[in-house]
Amino acid sequence: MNLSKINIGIIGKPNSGKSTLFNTLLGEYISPVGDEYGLTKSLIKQKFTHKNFEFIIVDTPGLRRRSKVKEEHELARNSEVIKIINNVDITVLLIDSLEGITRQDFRLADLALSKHKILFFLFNKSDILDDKRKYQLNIKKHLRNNYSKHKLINIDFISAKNNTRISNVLKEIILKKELISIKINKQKLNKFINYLNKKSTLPRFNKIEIKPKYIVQLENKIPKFKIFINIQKKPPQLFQKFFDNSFRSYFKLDGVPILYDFKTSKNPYIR
Ligand SMILES: Nc1nc2c(ncn2[C@@H]2O[C@H](COP(=O)(O)OP(=O)(O)OP(=O)(O)O)[C@@H](O)[C@H]2O)c(=O)[nH]1
Ligand SMILES: [Mg+2]
Repeated sequence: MNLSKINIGIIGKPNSGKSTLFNTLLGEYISPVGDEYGLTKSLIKQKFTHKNFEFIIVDTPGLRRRSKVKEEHELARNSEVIKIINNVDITVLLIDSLEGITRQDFRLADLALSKHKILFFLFNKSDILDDKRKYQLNIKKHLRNNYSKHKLINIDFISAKNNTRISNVLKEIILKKELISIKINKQKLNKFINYLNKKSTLPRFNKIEIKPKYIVQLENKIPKFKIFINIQKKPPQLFQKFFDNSFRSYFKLDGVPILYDFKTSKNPYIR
């Protein structure tokens, strides 16, 4: 039988537990683990099968902050990790829960999202947190309030060392990978348009309420939609964000890439 393949790249800061997660996923000690920063020096690739899928996982050297990267080979390693993002379906950004999210994590996240990758923020080492529940609530709240792309990412709290929630993460990865090939029929898209237009709070542009009139799904590797709107110019970011949020909530599409192509109208007064 030909198994579907899922390519995963594990990235993140040194010591966040990437190699530990890699080994736990494989159920074998393959990539050396330790407290030394920058222990993993090159990419390590392995395969395993799970629930009729062939997973190909890549462990990467910890990415350091630019200012701390002095030696040339470290720079080369950083660009290698960036290349990894290009070649995988799923980017797993591993974060040391005790350290929290850093600016570099957000940079890596932005990079993965700009390449339209499915992205997981995995908060690792949850076994050493005093109050796990409170921590999780705080992180979720923080991202919701401060990270405008929070609907584009998936979040989980794991312990790579104790194998906690790893199978749940695999389940989510499969789910999101399958969601990428979603096809939404015209009827459902129209229903969404009606629902959205009934909302009294549509953003405005030059005093005109921006109204989507019609949506079609285009043939594409990742979900892509063409939306015909009633204004003459490209809709402002505010509208695009509003539309994306509404669309994701309505069709339960959080945590997967979606592309939109807004088509403007020649005559804004024709509705
Ligand atoms: N308590 C706890 N410690 C962990 C966990 N995962 C990893 N560690 C520890 O964190 C340290 C770093 O783990 P590694 O897996 O080597 O980290 P890494 O991200 O691969 O590090 P580099 O290769 O240097 O980038 C080791 O001492 C691990 O035992 C976890 O879930 N809980
Ligand atoms: Mg490592």
